Amino acid sequence: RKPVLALVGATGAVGGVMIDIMNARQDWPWGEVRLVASPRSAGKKMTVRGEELTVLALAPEVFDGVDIAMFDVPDEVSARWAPIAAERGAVAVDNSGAFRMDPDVPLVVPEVNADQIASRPRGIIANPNCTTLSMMAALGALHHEYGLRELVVASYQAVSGAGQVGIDRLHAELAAVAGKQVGARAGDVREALAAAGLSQEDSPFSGPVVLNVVPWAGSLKDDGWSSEELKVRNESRKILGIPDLKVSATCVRVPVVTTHALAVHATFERPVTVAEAHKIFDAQPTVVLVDDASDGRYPMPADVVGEDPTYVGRVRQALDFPNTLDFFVCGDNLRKGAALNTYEIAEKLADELAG
Ligand code: 11C
Repeated sequence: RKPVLALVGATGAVGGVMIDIMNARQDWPWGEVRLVASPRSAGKKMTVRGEELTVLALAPEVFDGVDIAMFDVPDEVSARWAPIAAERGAVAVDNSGAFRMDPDVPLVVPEVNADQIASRPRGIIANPNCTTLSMMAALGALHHEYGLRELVVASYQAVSGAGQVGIDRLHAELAAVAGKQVGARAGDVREALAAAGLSQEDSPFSGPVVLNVVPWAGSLKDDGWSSEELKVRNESRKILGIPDLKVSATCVRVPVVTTHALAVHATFERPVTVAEAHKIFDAQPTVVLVDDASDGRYPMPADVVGEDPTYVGRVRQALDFPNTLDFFVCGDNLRKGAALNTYEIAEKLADELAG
């Protein structure tokens, strides 16, 4: 029998991208797809590969007979329901932060550590945070050849990382400043937003996200670090299998709808030239190299949104740091950063079931 796939969180921002990905896939290993969401969204009709499906309300029985259950829901929903799916016999592939650092849960980026899918004592496999994921295909390929030792990154994160509410907020703020001469003096942007009835308290961001950058994502952790910055550190170590990797991250929200970008400063055990790095990126099928500054060619979210690969450019040998490369990566945070990577793990599991 062909495997049964469930998508929990089908009606959310990532769930919608997941359905686009499923509709476009060439190979289709599934015998049945079940769409699942909160009781509020249950009953909604959605089309998957030409078939109209009714969204089911999240309940233990929806997992009966399911082989693989993908979860694109908030941490607390996954924390409760992924183990229920596993108890009922499904492998849960979870895109939340609930299980990523559990030693009994592999954290997988297929082109970097697909071998870890096989050992999953809790019946759960975790999908990394979109910020970590946006650089992993590129970093994993370099690490494999040159041995990564230190990583310093600054992120430029799109508002859709905060979900539909983040997208809606940027659009509302754009409407509030459109056509106005805003931004010549401190307070301008905040005044324009207030005049349009947009209060800061109602925003998912901690400052104006239009005509501004906000050096914050996630929640406050010890010593001033954000949860997002610690995820980049902890998840990079786990995915790459380097428990003592030195990592320092600064995560920043920018007025981009979708596609996270990162400036990466990576130090390796061995010297690596730009030409060698280009060769490695060229050889990695899920990386696209766009690197010709003399012609203004480098990766930018405006050109990468909706694309599956990680785009890499601005590759330079650091002038003052031995064995170190600086480069810039862009990855669609809803595709490879979330839905696509989860789906790729599900496809690997379908291959495993097919023997
Ligand atoms: C953001 N990266 O851009 C976050 C969203 O741990 O899966 C994803 C949070 C997570 O806000």
